[in-house]
Amino acid sequence: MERAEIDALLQRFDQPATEQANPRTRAIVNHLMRELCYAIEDFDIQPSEFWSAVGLLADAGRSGELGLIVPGLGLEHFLDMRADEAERKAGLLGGTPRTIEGPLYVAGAPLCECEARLDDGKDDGEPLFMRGQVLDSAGQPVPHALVEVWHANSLGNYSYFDQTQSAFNLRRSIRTDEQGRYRFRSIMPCGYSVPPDGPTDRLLRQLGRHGHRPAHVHFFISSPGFRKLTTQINIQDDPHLWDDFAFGTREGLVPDVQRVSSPEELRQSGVGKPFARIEFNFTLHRE
Ligand code: MBD
Ligand code: FE
Repeated sequence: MERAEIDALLQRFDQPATEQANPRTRAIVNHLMRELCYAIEDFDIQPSEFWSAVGLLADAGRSGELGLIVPGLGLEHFLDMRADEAERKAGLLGGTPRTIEGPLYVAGAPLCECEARLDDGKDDGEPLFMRGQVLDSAGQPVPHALVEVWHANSLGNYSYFDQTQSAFNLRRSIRTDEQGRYRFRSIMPCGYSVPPDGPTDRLLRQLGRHGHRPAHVHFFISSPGFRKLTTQINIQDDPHLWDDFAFGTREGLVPDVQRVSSPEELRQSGVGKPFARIEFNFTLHRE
């Protein structure tokens, strides 16, 4: 069909506004419909192809994978790039970089004062000790900030979604102390991979892509009077560090990982086996 014919048809779909209509929703849906119809026309998309795409999205919805397709297509990273631009325009520079939340946060994790142990002791992975401070953009500590942290286990699985893990395993909310400090003990996460042969995996394969993320730890950092920061740190030696299917890795979010293994230090720490240590500060912008 010619563009003019498509446009005429689309005008028929765009019913006159009633009182309950939302003009913004109408404008956006009309725009998306136009682009979709043009694509169907330009690629001569066949009914079988069209319905198989609908089927893939329906399957993604049923299996809770729409939240994986969004970062997988880069849409969530695109939203981050737009939020960065809005901050630059507002004159906000130099805070900790934001990056994608992903679909695996669960609200309601236990709240701890200043320090926490995230793992339930059943994962034999490498112990990880992480600590740091929440600061404002002048470098001053933010006392009593909330550090919400969540990450995968040593197999790359998240509690709640992985029913074999205990409730809120590797998920905590930590209130920083007077000096904005937090610290926690956990186990080193492994990178996540999308469920094999699921709708996201099938889509990514057709795009010639993989569904792996480098090992990472998620954070929400918040405090009254500050912009909430959604971010992650990445583990530096992961083979997928700069090859994340969700495009979440950013300069400034890859801290040094210190490996501690000397008998002397192990004795001091009381951990009993080699472990990893990370120091990382978060810088928030004021509202
Ligand atoms: C994850 O663990 C994640 O952080 C994102 C963004 C997407 C899928 C799985
Ligand atoms: Fe994740």
